[in-house]
Amino acid sequence: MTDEVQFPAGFLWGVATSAYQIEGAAALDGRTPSIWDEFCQRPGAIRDGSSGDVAVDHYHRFREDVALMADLGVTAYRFSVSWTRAVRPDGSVNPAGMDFYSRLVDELLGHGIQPWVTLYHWDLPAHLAGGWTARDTAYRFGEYAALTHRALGDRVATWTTLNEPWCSAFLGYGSGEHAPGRQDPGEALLAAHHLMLAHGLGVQALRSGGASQVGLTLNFTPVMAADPSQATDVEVARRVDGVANRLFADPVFHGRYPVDVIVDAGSLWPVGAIRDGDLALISQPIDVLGVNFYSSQAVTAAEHLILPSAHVTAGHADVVSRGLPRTAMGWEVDPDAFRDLLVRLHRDYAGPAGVGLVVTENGAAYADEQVIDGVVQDEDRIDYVRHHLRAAYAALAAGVDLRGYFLWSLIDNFEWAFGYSKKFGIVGVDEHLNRRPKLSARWFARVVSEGRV
Ligand code: IFM
Repeated sequence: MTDEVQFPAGFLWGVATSAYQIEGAAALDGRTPSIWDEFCQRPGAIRDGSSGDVAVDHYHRFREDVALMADLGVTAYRFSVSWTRAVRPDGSVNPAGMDFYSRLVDELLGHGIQPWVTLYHWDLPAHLAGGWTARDTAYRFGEYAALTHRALGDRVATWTTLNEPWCSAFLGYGSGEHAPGRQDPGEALLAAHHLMLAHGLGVQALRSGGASQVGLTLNFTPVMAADPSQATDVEVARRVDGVANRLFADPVFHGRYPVDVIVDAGSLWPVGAIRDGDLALISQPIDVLGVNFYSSQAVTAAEHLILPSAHVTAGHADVVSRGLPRTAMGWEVDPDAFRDLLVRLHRDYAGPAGVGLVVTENGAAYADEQVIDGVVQDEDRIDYVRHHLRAAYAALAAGVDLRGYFLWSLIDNFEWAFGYSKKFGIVGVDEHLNRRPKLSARWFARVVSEGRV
């Protein structure tokens, strides 16, 4: 096919998951509750009333899951450590819990797969009073990072502090769609700062332990004016971009929060919480910026302030349909925006700092209704990934230092507030939790082995 592109040798190919979404074994071997265990108990919080109590039982089936990765031929696996499994409430290591990750790492290495560890993918210990609104939580995170690195750092080279702090702050404390389900815009901004502080303290702890490859994963949503000829739309796009994207990338790479976001936030800006030295910690050099991309948004002006809510749809700016195809999440499919985003991130942030970009999540939920001979025929997911990989290649060809791509996700899993109703996996699970590779798994294995798509 003429549109095919060939990725360079050495490009990293991987799949990604996170602890709460796949592990299950919620009360085993000394694991204590996280904010997600508690949130799932709240009536109406999870669309299908489910939880991650069992999830896809990766805790017991990790060897089978690593074998699936080996079949895919991936060279790296991005997973997260569950803080409440690895560390006890008194701050000491929980040997049985930490040992699970040690065995997982050994299993991966035994198959020639590099482990990429994320320390925080949303499952905050429930016992930490105040959650991310408390400054102390950031210091506890630093200690947890140090302990986990001490246990696994002899075999794990690449460490990610946080996954998508925008979601933790704005969905967790702004809209309340995610744990801990708070709805307070001031708390969301406070949580955002403490999360970034935790990132900085995590980098410091990892460096002290000798980690060589340290990074952060941010989710980016390119935002464009619905009508670029309308000054009000252009203005609202700038403001939404500030909260969605620059609020997290600017402090890491420029050592300051974006002035326009601070001005827009007005009295909500947590000025008293940002202490001398915080931004120096947050902007310590990193080695890799993880980029999570799913969709973009066209926005138009609405009446109210943007910041009081996590969601630009909540009356502060309207998201306008561009008539693009949508995934089962309702997200518009826009691979061109992915290419442009990678170019922008390289130009404005990572490139000048000599930091490489890695796509740490990209993928799509679809209904997976067509099944032939027991195999889900997910041509739509294949198309989504194919077009996004070609967009990533276009960025690479334009000079972006893009080093790898992790597909989200290896396996269908607990999709947070949507429970198990949304499927992102290239491997499905049946009612007995047996693994069932989809057509996309076979397709991705070929892409990985040839480096061509
Ligand atoms: O499933 C999530 C993941 O945990 C974080 N990034 C987005 C994915 C799809 O919604």
